[in-house]
Amino acid sequence: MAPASGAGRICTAREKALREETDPMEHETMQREGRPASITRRSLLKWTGLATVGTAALGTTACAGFNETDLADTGTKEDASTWVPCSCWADCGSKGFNKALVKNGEVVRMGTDQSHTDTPDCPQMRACARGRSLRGMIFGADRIKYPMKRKNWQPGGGENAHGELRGRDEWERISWDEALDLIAGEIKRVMDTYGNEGILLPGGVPQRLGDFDIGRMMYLMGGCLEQNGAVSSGAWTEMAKLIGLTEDTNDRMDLRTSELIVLWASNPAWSRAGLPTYDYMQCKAAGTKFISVDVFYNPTARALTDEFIAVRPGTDTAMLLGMAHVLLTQDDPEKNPLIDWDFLDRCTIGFDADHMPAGADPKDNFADYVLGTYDGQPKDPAWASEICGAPAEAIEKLALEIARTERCALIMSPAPARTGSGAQLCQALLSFGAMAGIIGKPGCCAASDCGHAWMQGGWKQLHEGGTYLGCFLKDTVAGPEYIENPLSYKKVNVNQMWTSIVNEEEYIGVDGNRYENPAHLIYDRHENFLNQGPATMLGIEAYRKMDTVIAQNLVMTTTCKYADIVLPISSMWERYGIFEQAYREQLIWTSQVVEPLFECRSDMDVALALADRLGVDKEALCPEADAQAVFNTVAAAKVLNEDNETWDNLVTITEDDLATLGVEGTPQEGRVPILDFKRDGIYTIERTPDDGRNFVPFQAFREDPEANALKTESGKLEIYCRAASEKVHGWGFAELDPICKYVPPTEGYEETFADWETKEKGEYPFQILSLHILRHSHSTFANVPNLREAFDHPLYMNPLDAEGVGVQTGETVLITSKWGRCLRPVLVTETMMPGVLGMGQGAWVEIDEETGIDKAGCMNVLCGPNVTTTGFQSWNTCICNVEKWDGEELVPDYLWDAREVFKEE
Ligand SMILES: Nc1nc2c(c(=O)[nH]1)N[C@H]1C(S)=C(S)[C@@H](COP(=O)(O)OP(=O)(O)OC[C@H]3O[C@@H](n4cnc5c(=O)[nH]c(N)nc54)[C@H](O)[C@@H]3O)O[C@H]1N2
Ligand SMILES: Nc1nc2c(c(=O)[nH]1)N[C@H]1C(S)=C(S)[C@@H](COP(=O)(O)OP(=O)(O)OC[C@H]3O[C@@H](n4cnc5c(=O)[nH]c(N)nc54)[C@H](O)[C@@H]3O)O[C@H]1N2
Ligand code: SF4
Ligand SMILES: [Mo]
Repeated sequence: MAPASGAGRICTAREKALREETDPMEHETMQREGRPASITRRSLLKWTGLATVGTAALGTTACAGFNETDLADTGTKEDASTWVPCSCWADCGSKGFNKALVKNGEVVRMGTDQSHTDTPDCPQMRACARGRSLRGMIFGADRIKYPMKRKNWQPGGGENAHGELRGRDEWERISWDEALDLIAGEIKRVMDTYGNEGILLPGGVPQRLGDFDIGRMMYLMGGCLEQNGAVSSGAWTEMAKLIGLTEDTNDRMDLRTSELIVLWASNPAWSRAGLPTYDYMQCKAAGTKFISVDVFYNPTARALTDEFIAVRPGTDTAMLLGMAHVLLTQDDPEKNPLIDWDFLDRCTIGFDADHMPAGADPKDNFADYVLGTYDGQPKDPAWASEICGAPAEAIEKLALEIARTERCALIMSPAPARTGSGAQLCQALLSFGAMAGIIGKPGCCAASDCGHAWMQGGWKQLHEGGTYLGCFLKDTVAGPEYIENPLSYKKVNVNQMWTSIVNEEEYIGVDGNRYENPAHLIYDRHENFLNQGPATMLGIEAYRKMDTVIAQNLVMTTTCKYADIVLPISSMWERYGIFEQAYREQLIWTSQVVEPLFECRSDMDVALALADRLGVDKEALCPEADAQAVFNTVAAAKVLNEDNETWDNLVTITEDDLATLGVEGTPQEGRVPILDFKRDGIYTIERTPDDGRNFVPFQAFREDPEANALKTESGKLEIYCRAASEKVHGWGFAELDPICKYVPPTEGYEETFADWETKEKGEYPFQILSLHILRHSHSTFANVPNLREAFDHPLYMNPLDAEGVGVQTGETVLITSKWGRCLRPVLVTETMMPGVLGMGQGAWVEIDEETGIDKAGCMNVLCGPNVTTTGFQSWNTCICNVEKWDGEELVPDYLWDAREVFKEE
């Protein structure tokens, strides 16, 4: 198969050494511009804004684990400069450690983890290409510098708002006081006129910084309308709690003992950039065989796997049912043992008629559904193959291989759970995994990897505390009181957020009741959901219907572009810093790098200034200053001792330290002096393969299910889950069977046909897949020209399809879905399954106002508000058509001007 050009590869040691010699941006600017001895902040801004050409092929994934010297980090050459541990706070699926070399108040170079010798057991926490390009975002030309107001907008709603001009009006600079007065006035007016629900806060994916500012202020005012149903984990978010299979894989050391790892819909080389891929490489070195099941012969599959099976998006449930059929029909406990009857019997309910919960019809069991006992349709490999596209023989072979391998881990990303059949898929993984006996044993698992490597696999056993401040506040050991939104039962589903406004329809709240959407003011912060939520074109219409839209961000994102008032927010480099967990074994404390740029302020400062104007209790809003809040979590963090029983404090604290840090606290003994930790920024818990910390989810449960009952209704893993069925029914979006059945999803494969029987294709003959590409973390970094150039953003298309459409690599196509149209250059590659197209998600939508076509390739222009059974977004896939574009030539986006912001006088 032809490799996808320019796409993320696993880099070689030499490439890595070359790359790390100089940071891409610095290398580039030095070559082109010639670096003055000392640069000013302003000239740096100019450079990063202009620096676009000549950086191709610079970065791939974060590549941990090579033991060469990082030439950028000698420290001795740069007199009077300091390395500062600095945040990369992207929601990126991994976690790198970044350091900034600060000289005369300017960041002149980027560095990464050098805190200990790099070994496979204790790899360094290297930053990826995006972290190393942070300067491109923080000092970039489209950094928002001042509060701004849209010229034709006036407060008070109605015609004076000129909502129709959102996204195409001019900006004028205003003062902070003017901005805050306008915002406070509008919040009050909208609340008084339409109730608290008149204020809509999109988002719903907790960002690193959490809802500890504007959101909390709204909660203290009696609540506001928030968004629901949009999370990384798709259907897992609800289904995991109901069926009992949590999103957790085994410890990385344990996985090295696996004979076979099946990576199902998993591309860590792109979406867990850094250590997870490196860990899989250690497994491979230890002799593990890898098989990939994916739509896309992705870079991880190319680097790691011995076999690849292609399946269509959203059809994995059919494939797993086909595999279950193989085991059921071929199992013979004596001669050909394939099914773990003991585990099914002791630890699950609903597998067969003898293991049904009280009150359930015995006929509704899983085994009889798979065999087709009552519906006459065996879910055999041939049946599955027609739906999922994988050959029947491959389905059978995979099922047998998994069942016959003593130590087999089946690891799935949450991607297939973010499709229309996501809820069923969670149960399919559980049902097949339980049958094959791969749950709760060393070297084995049937698990979703949860999308975030830094949260995965038993880290709680190694350290406590150290989660990021704010968003996971409920979990942190020390921190201000967590406050709920008093109106949280009324949250609006992400799929109905725009339709309920544009079509003036009722939406279904979290409690299952129907509500009108009275939103008249949208307040965007910490997210870019107009871009990242489904149906961006509908979203733009909804924005244009508002009285007022406020957006606060560092950079001029899509939400900012369509807003009325835009506030400049300081980056984490301009704030006190945070204490957070990285990967499983590292704890990171980042520090302030530079003074706030221009007129930027932190979100909390904005909230406090608004609280003044709105009469909100500032003490309740912000009980602790940053330094104290961070100190509290650092002081409370604990690390497991070698005995695997007792815990040490992470840091030692003296009275002098308290005075130096300017915080209140109690002296304590710990592993490292607190000021050393603050200076170095990183603490690594050493690991060895035999350190007795090889966490295996469900191991205790498998051994004694009664003593370790799960939190499900039955206390067991629920192959038949009455609670899921009832809960979904109560939500009112759709129905869900208590056992996993294949149900064709909205905008799935079946809908690409006008006639399923004759296989005549319909108006939207292709499925399209959204990918988490290396270029950005969602829409974060999507404006950085260097990254745009280093990582391409094409439409991936199989040669057969390209021939049908009549296009070649490099030519531009128009992609049309039910929801919008966008342009992309094509990359013809056998790595994408025929009939399926692939495109990265996260590009900042750029609508041509004349044609209504998006030139940036924003996935959510194509993805519609297709609600899944559990009320989640099915944004991993939808259906579309493609044709060759004969219009104006598409200029590569790394040559585009920075998004228009108010220019400095
Ligand atoms: N570079 C980068 N990394 C990221 C992010 C990012 O934006 N950029 N975002 C982070 C976040 S918040 C999240 S939630 C995670 C998401 O991480 P993932 O869910 O792992 O990412 P995806 O790229 O959507 O999908 C992973 C693989 O699943 C395949 N796939 C998609 N749908 C299906 C399907 O229906 N069936 C099968 N069999 N395969 C399928 C894709 O082809 C891809 O190879 O990524 C994190 N990491
Ligand atoms: N079609 C499609 N859509 C998807 C996905 C997909 O696979 N396909 N993936 C989905 C997933 S898994 C996720 S997690 C979401 C993520 O979607 P979002 O939650 O919208 O994440 P980002 O695009 O990273 O946007 C975060 C924004 O917060 C800003 N920001 C960062 N720090 C601060 C701060 O301190 N203050 C303020 N005010 N702003 C800050 C950043 O500049 C950035 O603009 O996207 C989802 N959207
Ligand atoms: S994007 Fe993720 S892996 Fe890359 S430097 Fe930032 S936190 Fe680290
Ligand atoms: Mo996510």
